[in-house]
Amino acid sequence: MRRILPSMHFLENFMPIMSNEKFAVDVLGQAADIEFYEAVELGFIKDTACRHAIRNIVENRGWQLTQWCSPVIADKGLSLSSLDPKERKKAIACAKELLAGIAETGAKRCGLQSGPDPKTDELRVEAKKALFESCIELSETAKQYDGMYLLFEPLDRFVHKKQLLGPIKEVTEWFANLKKECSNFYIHWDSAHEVLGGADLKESVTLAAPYLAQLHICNCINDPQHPYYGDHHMDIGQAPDYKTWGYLTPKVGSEILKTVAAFEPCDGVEITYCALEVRAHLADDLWAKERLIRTFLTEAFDLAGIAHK
Ligand SMILES: [Mn+2]
Repeated sequence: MRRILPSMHFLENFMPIMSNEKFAVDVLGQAADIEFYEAVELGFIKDTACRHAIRNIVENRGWQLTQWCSPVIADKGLSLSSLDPKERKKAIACAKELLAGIAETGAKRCGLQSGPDPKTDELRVEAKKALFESCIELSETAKQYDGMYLLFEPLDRFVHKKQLLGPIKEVTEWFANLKKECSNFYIHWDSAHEVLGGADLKESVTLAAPYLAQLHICNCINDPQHPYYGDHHMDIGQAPDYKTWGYLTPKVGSEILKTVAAFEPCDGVEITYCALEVRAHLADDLWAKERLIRTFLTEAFDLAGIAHK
């Protein structure tokens, strides 16, 4: 059996305030008073004083902190799987800088993504080799920071994010070899990316299980004709039925949790944290969103018969 506990995806839940780091740190301090979440997820934090303040909050609360560095690398137009050696070198240097920054914040998990899909099978083989080399270098760097793990979140290849990693079967085959060289790499699985990739959720998460350190449950619509088609970190519905245009309900979430809980523990991972990923937008009532997320997660854990404490 695997132990699963809820994580707060602060970055998405409080997205509209994240660019004001000082303000966000104050809100994070208030969020730490909520008893429900046992881990927290943030983006990269630039300001040194804010990093130290977050470190205090996280350590006092006993939270495991994940920081998502993937958007920073992608926003710079860089890719860890680039076939251009110069660009790949820049991406590695960027990731190393980000690692140093998140270590200051007290993070133990660094979230990464591969890079854009190069669109042909031949180039995909080459890009996966390039990514492998990048990972070996980053794995060595991460060892400098006590307890730091690196995470790959597989995204969709053909719908929205259009990344090399990618279809879960390919990811896990590639990952099996990576894991032999880099024990500090893990998979972060996300249900929305799997739905968009046309995967069966249970099969997909079972393939990821040997490397699965944490996960996101996330709503989406996999109908190309629908205006919401894609990976938009879509809203969940309201109690009691939580119905939306998307596929996600607490019952679907509970099936994912049950599947993960039934796996044998993953080497080096004591607790598997699961967040409900819902993006907030400017002028939303962010605390109302947080309460809804918490209510939904509580119901999913309860339906699965899994204690969330
Ligand atoms: Mn996600």
